[in-house]
Amino acid sequence: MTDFSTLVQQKYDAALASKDLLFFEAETVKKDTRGINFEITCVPSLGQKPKAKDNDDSKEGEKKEEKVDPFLSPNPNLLVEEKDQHLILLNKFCVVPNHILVVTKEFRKQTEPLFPTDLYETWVALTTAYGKTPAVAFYNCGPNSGASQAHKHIQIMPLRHDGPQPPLLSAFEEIKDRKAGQIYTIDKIPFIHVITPLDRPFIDSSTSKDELEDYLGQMFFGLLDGMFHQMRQHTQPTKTSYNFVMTDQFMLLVPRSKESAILEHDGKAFEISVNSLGFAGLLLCKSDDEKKALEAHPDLLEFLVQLGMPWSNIVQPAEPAG
Ligand code: B4P
Repeated sequence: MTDFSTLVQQKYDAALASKDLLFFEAETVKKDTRGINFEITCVPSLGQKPKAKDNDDSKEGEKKEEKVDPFLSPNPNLLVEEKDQHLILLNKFCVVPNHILVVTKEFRKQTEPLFPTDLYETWVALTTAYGKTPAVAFYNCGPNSGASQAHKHIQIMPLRHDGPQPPLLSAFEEIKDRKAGQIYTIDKIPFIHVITPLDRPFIDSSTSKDELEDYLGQMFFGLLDGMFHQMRQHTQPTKTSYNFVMTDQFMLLVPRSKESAILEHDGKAFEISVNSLGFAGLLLCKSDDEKKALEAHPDLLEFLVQLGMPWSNIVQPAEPAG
């Protein structure tokens, strides 16, 4: 039987060759901010890709066309594997080869939290799709999270650069005596977040599917409670959007206030949209000028504060949280 990583690679190669999948050439530069080596990926050709949200050509007064859901009857050439309640698809617009999506077979809203079965399929794909190459799973939840598709989907991408991957891993590893299941905040990160180490020995010890689903679900909902606890202490009530990042080491949640932020540089203003990856240290931009603006920014963590939520001045982040 073909193993999953071979299957992903074979499907990717075939979809690229048949042009069912579009690969966008990128340039990546690094920028250190408070010991986190951010990666800024510049993809000028993405600037021409239509935004799903703006993909509405109807004129005012005309009946609006129903937006197509690309995950409901997906292109079979992008289908990697069919699971009980999920499909594993290739990302049609990829900047990193072999970027895959875990989508629900039935329509579910992207504003829902992740359920144990979503987390289980994500974990299995995350840990088997790329051999020993580190990878990241992420979920853009809610209107300010950077999501452009309304059908529930988690994304998984391999990470191939030098240094800790994702870059946020370096800050996570600075948490002293960290314990699996404990919820932490990282002092140097100036926006509300919660992070928890995963119990690898437990996961690796021939855990059954049910046990793993329960475990991942408990970790996720514990972290979500921790995030709401921090938001109650530091912010006014608001519609919830958040970013979720999972590696084979940790889960991270960051509540979002805005999808994009304005960056000024050299007399020009740029609107930069950020999804979950930004909070893992991976920023995407779509022009050379945007790249220069990000590179020139004195503190990328402060840039992210505009998109997340600052800690209030009254209560300082405590460690551990929640
Ligand atoms: P969303 O959660 O809705 O939004 P997104 O990842 O922010 O991507 P977006 O669609 O806004 O595109 P963007 O130009 O910002 O994810 C929807 C996913 O479905 C995307 O992965 C999209 O490509 C995919 N998709 C849409 N239609 C599809 C179809 N018909 N079949 C299969 N898949 C479909 O970003 C472009 C790409 O770059 C995205 O894949 C994004 O995830 C990725 N990216 C963002 N930041 C990155 C970074 N720092 N490094 C590398 N890649 C990055």
